Amino acid sequence: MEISTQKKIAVINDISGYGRCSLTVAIPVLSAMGIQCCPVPTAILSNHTEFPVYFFDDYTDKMRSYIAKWKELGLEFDSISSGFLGSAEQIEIVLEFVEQFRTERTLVLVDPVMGDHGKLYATYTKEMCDEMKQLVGYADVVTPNVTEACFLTDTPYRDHGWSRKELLNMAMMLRLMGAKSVVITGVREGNYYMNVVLERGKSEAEFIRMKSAGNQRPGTGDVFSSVLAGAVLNGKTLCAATRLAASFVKDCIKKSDELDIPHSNGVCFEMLLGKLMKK
Ligand code: PXL
Repeated sequence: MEISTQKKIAVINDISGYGRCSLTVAIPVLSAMGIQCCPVPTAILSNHTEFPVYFFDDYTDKMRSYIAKWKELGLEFDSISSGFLGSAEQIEIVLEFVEQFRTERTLVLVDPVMGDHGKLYATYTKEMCDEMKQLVGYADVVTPNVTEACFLTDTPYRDHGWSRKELLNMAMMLRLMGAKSVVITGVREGNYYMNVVLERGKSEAEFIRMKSAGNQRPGTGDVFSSVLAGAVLNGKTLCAATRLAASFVKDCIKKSDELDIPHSNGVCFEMLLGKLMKK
């Protein structure tokens, strides 16, 4: 076995050439945080699916052979994270990956990338929703936005006006589905965005609020989950990691608005990566 003090994470996610999301976010963010990021590609897209057109090449048929070589090489990871998945079978493949590579120390992070603003993404089917409910049960930490939390728990979606009790209930439901800890992201509360953190074994949630610096953009969920993963792997508590991720996303949104970056281009996190660098 290799001996290394540097943390290593397997990131199962797509590569979208344009628009700043998934692997084009995860790799630079986790690298800046001193973590070795090892991608398992789920699909290759010309750009993310919130653009009016996109090229989409599903990688489902290749993934098992790709992963088999990692097993043959005896590779080990401190963490496994999953993001955008392109087919129901792919969700099955992630389940298999977790079963094959998980040890007692592995941190499994599932970002159930399914939709936003109350709607599922164009590529997301009902069958995928059902599979995702299974995958959530394997997570040490699950990080849905409000839309995703609603789809996963069969709760009617609302853009705003959530009470803390309702949010705690939704987080509890996700825990009943098997997730150990839950972070519900980007809940609108007046001029604030709130994140609901329900940690393993706790019966009360922490509500972490951040004053809004502008509108959410495509890819902000990927920036959030990547920073959160990096921070937890670097030893922060889930609440501290959530605070760092939320404040980094806020800074990115502010910078992107200042620079007039078109909404569809996501957030220009690149100029702010220095804030995440491990000293
Ligand atoms: O940011 C989430 C995401 C990831 N991957 C692809 C997407 C989206 C959101 O639109 O289209 C391909």
